[in-house]
Amino acid sequence: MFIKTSFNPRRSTPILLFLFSVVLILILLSFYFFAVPSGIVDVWNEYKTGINPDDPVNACFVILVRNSELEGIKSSIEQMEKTFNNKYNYPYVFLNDDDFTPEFIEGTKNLSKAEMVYGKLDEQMWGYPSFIDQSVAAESRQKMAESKVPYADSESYRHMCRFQSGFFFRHPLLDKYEYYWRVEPNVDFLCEIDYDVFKFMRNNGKKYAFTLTFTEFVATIPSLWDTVKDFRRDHPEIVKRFPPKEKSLWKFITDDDGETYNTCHFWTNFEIGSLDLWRSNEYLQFFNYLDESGGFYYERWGDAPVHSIAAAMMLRKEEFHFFHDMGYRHTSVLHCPADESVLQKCSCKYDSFVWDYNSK
Ligand SMILES: Nc1nc2c(ncn2[C@@H]2O[C@H](COP(=O)(O)OP(=O)(O)OP(=O)(O)O)[C@@H](O)[C@H]2O)c(=O)[nH]1
Ligand SMILES: [Mg+2]
Repeated sequence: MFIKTSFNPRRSTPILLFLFSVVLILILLSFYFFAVPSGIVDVWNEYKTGINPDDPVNACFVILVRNSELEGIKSSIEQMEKTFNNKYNYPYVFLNDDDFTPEFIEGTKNLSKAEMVYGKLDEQMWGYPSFIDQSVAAESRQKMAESKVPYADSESYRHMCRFQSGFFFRHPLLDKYEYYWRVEPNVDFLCEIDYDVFKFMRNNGKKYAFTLTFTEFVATIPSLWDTVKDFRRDHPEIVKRFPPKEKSLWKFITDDDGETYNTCHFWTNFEIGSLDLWRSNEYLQFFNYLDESGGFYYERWGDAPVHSIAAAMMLRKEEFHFFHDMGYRHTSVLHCPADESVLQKCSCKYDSFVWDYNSK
């Protein structure tokens, strides 16, 4: 019997090409996963970003604090050292609207092997800008005090929120840094962190990180969102440079595509971030626009909604990070990791969640 075997190059070429591609892909995949995985990924990342993952990060803790809060800040720093910084020695930058007393400096300077520096804020960073009518501000404080909102009648709280929103990252003591971790007095760091958090941020392209989120007292921000909308309308050239809404955290801050603000925000008493985010021309223009509307003083806009709204518009989703592995307490609000393996390194209980805002 005669079997005809004919080779038709026209019909066979696509099949051969297909087979060749499959084999090539399999070889590449196996090389990627089994040969020298982390090496290849690191080399690739370094090629992409120009960053060697082992390079040191210019980062610091930034602490706005009063002399009277010495004991509270000692407690926070001792825990920070114990759980994280004794291994990494990132410096601490203390800032104050007043001169730090010798007692404060003596009481803090040896809490870490790391460098401790102390700075004072100038009048531009802490104080009324010329465009604020201080009698209107005083009147609105008085009115708000009736609403039982925390710090409704406090002038210094408003200076603090404006400073944290628009100035801390411009203090000359922070000029040499790229990343910061904000720390407050009387907070707890409750889990052992055994990796370099700042390298994690830098090497993974993270720009903003948090542990707690909250909703805002509406009485403190009645006109904030309208001002954000006005900014978006008046500055299309800036909004154009933001990522598309679906790539950003737009949906974290608004449930109706921008009609209203849902008041969700990252709780900024804990904040790890890229200083360049706030130093950017886009953010500075946004901050100036808000500032000039007067809401930091005529209302009581917090730095938490301001940072959160800006970051949600300006960053891509993947540039955020939730540090679920960090146990953290501020006032009576606690984040304790849910993951059993992480919990072993923590001194909190996952079910010990306390949420009692009335205790304020
Ligand atoms: N130097 C200085 N620091 C301040 C002043 N007011 C607040 N701070 C600091 O700013 C940060 C935020 O202030 P807090 O009073 O804790 O504000 P908060 O976290 O919204 O309120 P609490 O829930 O009471 O903690 C803390 O690190 C304070 O130490 C002030 O008048 N001067
Ligand atoms: Mg606080």
